[in-house]
Amino acid sequence: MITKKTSVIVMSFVLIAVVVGLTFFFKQQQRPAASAPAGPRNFVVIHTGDDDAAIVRKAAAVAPSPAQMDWQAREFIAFAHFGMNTFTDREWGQGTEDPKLFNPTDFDARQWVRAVKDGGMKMLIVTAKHHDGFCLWPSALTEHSVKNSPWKGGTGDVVAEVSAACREEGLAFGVYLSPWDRHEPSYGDSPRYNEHFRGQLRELLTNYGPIAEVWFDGANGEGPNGKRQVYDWPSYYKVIRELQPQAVIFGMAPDVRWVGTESGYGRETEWSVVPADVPDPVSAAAGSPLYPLDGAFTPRDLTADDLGSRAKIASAKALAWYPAETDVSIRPGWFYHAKEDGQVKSPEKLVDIYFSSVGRNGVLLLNIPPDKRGRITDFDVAALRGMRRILDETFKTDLAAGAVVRVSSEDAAHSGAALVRGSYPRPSTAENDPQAKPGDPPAAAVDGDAKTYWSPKEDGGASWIECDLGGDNTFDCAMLQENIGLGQHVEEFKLEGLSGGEWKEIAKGTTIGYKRLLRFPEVTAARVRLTIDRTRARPALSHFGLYRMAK
Ligand code: FUL
Repeated sequence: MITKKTSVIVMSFVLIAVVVGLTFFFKQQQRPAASAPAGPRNFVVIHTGDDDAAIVRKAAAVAPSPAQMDWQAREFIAFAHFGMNTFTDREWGQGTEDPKLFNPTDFDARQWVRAVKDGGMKMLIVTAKHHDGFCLWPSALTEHSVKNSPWKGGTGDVVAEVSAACREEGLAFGVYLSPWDRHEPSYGDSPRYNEHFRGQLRELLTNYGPIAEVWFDGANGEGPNGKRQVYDWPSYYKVIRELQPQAVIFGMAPDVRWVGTESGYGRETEWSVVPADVPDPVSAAAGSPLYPLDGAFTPRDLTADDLGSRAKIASAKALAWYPAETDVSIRPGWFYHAKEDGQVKSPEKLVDIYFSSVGRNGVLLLNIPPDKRGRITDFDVAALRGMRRILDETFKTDLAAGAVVRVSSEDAAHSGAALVRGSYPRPSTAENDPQAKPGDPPAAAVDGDAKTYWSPKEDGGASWIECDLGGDNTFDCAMLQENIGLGQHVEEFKLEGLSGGEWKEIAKGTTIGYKRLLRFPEVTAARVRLTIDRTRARPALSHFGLYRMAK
């Protein structure tokens, strides 16, 4: 029987439960974006109620996936365009070439890898199949491959030799596989060719060890049957995610974007967070937690000057971490042509390109095409060595290392003093951390070591870091890095030096991102100050260095 006393007790419990429940509900609603529920951090949906400030906060919270982090930390990687075109002296083959034409006389994958490593590059991507359809591995899915060439009596496999040489020397390995195939008879018969292409991907991603990058060019020309092929991109991504989840997919894919030019020069203002063009962002976010864009992404080239400013993101439906890769060839062409032996870019030009790509928040992909022997020529090797010497000498001595540091304010755990000593931490992801799983949040990808970056105490307002160099020092180059594991934040900065008792501007810029390199006329100063004038969230600087350019 329910007495009056019992019902009062029950009612009181109900009331308390409702109050606690409602308080919890409202608390949840008020939670700042930074502590939003865990989910993919390289993609965020913009809701209709989000005002400009909320969008900026959301943009600041977008961060790279573990695979994107590893890719970015490599900074400088190599391309080797090699194949049928090497022997026909063309840039684009027809697909009708006789496999017998492919016959390197002194093929040496180790020589490629040594040249790449001496140049300071951390990955080598090989053109496993270019538009002419000739396969550098003995694909079971076509006769148009090395197996029908005289090279090694038809038993050769370029992909096997290059991947093995990379593994031996500690270089990451990647594959370029052209979707456009001018030889394959099923090309243009869309479902059939898509199946063929997935099969080729499976061969490459199963038989050659770890693959760090899959390179998709968007060329989509005519098929041998005159029909236009409709590529099934999401199904290609699925094969890659399944077989090599640590790989990034370049170009016609959501991991890494083409910078928009083949000159080697990236944008002065380069945002890694850009609007994501998906028809239904909410269901994209609800899809694969690690690859939310895979099912919904419409691949296209992004070539505009401004991709990620506040004005650009204001009208976005979703935002994604989509960083830039800057591809350029060491020669005028992508493939080797003897007539271009005298046109190999000089060490100085390569250094200029490095500063304008790696130094502008991009990854530099430099193509070095092996010749008909199957070796990288002495011209290219000499240019790479010359470039490396200049870069190594320039960055050997950091004049800011050991400086006495003052800051506008500092978050106790992330001090300015640590910044000038530390360098960017190597991320720990599935690849180099046995504990990490693909899918671990980027917070685990950056070691989170308190000593490796400086953050001011508060959000908002200008913040600065000043280095007392202990007397006059002469320099003409600076390196700035943000801890991108926490997002890309800086929108405007300036560098000033104290000389003759007066602060003078040395350089200024907009974005920093993973790395910003600045060159300027020689400055002699005893104190140097970096001021962050505008930022999307509390900046987290992981490196601030001063150098003298080697001649
Ligand atoms: C382009 C291709 O058409 C060129 O031949 C080259 O492979 C370049 C890297 O990508 O789209």
